[in-house]
Amino acid sequence: MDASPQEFDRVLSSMCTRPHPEARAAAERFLADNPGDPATYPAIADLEDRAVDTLAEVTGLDDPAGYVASGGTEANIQAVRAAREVAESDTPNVVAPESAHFSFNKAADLLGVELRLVPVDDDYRADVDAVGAAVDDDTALVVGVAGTTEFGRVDPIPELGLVADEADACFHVDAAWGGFHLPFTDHDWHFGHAPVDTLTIDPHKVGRAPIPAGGFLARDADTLDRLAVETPYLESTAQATLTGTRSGAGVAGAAAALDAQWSAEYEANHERASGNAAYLADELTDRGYDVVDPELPLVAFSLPEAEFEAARDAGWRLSRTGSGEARIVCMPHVTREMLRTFLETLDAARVG
Ligand code: 0PR
Repeated sequence: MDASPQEFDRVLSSMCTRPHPEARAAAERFLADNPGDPATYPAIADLEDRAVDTLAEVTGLDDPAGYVASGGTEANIQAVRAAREVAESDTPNVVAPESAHFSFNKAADLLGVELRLVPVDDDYRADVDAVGAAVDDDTALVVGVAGTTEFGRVDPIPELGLVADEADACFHVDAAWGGFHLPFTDHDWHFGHAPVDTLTIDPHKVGRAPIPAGGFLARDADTLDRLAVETPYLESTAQATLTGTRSGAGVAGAAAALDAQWSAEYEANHERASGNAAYLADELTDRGYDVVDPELPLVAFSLPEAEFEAARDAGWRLSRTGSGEARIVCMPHVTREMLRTFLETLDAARVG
């Protein structure tokens, strides 16, 4: 069979995108290097340190420890694991808004912790009072999302951090998707100003690194060390990552993507994507669709089934939220021209 990779010119709902050309080239050079064994593969280990340093700058965390994970799922699992390690409870729980990514369900299942999902407010953000009411002495971790998967919402991070602090629980921020937008927004907080224990920020989403490249950051080396197991027969004698052999391509790609784009290109992407999201939201509103006002560049809107199907038939890759809205993620490959053509598809479907 002659298979070809997916073209991106009609992909609207995915959080993946075309990798940056320099990241693609770097990935290819390190296909056989294993960052899981840094003593044997020191060059890729250096690139990983460099990637973590840049992710620290992006997130404003002061000298965190971390690594390039396989993706946001692994990073979120590791956050739950790190919190469970220090929890005093035999029956620990994790409190998260119901907007949290489904990777937390996997984490809870794997690690035997209870996941308490708390309803969000009317604007799809974590409800701080409801989170406060759900925590108790057994709470190991409170989760805030900075850029939700379905609506692109940013939770009230400092307030959630306080709830975690008062409950003596760890605090995790999932910025897997939103992390490369937040530094350029005027949110009244920056990651570094909240008491964050662990954080997810994925280079293989808005960072334009080739897959696989997630980002897991921990406040300090001790937090990361809690995850380490001994690896006595390797040249490197401990390993904190979830997977063993890891992708040198993913790590080298992430390091190169960050080098090439932080910060000017990421800022330009943020401006372009936000402009496109605002344009799309306006155009859809003018046409009478119900639009969820975008916070970060992700537009969710009500779309009748016939038009949804017509768009899919025209080759647009489009998905719906759990509550039925169509959602368009303004990723780096999504241009104004693409959105204009998409609107033409909808216009034709409404007339037809
Ligand atoms: N945290 C958040 C906020 C996410 O949005 C995602 C993935 C994750 C964690 C997990 O990341 P990994 O998938 O890297 O483990 N969000 C996307 C989603 O569920 C993942 C995705 C990407 C799905 C591209 C489809 C697709 O085409 O929609």
